[in-house]
Amino acid sequence: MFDVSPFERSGCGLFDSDALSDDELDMTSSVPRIYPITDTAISGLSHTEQVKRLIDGGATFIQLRDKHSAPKDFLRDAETALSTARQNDVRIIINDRVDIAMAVAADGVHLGQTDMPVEAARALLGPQAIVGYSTHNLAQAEHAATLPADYVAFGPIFDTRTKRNHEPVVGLNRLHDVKAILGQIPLVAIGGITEENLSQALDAGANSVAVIADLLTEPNKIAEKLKRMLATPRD
Ligand code: TZP
Ligand code: MG
Repeated sequence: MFDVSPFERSGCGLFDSDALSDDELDMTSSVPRIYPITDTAISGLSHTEQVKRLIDGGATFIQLRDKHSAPKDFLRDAETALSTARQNDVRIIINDRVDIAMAVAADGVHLGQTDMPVEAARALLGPQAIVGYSTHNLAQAEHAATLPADYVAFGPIFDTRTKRNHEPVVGLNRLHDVKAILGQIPLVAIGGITEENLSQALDAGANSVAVIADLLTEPNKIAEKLKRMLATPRD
């Protein structure tokens, strides 16, 4: 249906930078072990202010997620967040809204099961854009492995109050199975990830962990918290 022929999966070798050319390295090396996601309700802060504090804490790749704002307000905030991110060589991914990602020239989008299909987003955004995709069970992960996505998120790993009406909790053990399905495609664990349990998720097969509430609940400690998370050793 969509012409995605220019696309070459950039996820291969994402966490193995030795294997990448300079161009590929430029695009992919910034997907970090800790993947912060903004939330204006939890933090009480604009996306821009959260991005500033996350950058102070060492973030290199941040998703802007907004389930409440009017599109025009999200767009305006995303624009200033992007300009802060650009000055710091930080990547910005927009949740759900391919149109807003295009309008602000973000680095990519993160899509869920009911959002615009990954192939359609890829066709609109082009081969250089980063496209992430959420999955919640093994069948969805199997399908995701066939799509032109740069990384696949899987969860909720633990219970979470951040996502309303979330899918059933999948547990840590499923991460091994999902990693086996995805092969070289980077796997991001999401849902209830904290400073205390993030190393368990990484050890269970995730390449990266996405975090919302544990990073943002104390807005004055966002940078401090992220620094500690980035310094957390593997178990
Ligand atoms: N998708 C699955 S769980 C979740 C999303 C967006 C919410 C994760 O938030 P938190 O606060 O890190 O549990
Ligand atoms: Mg979505």
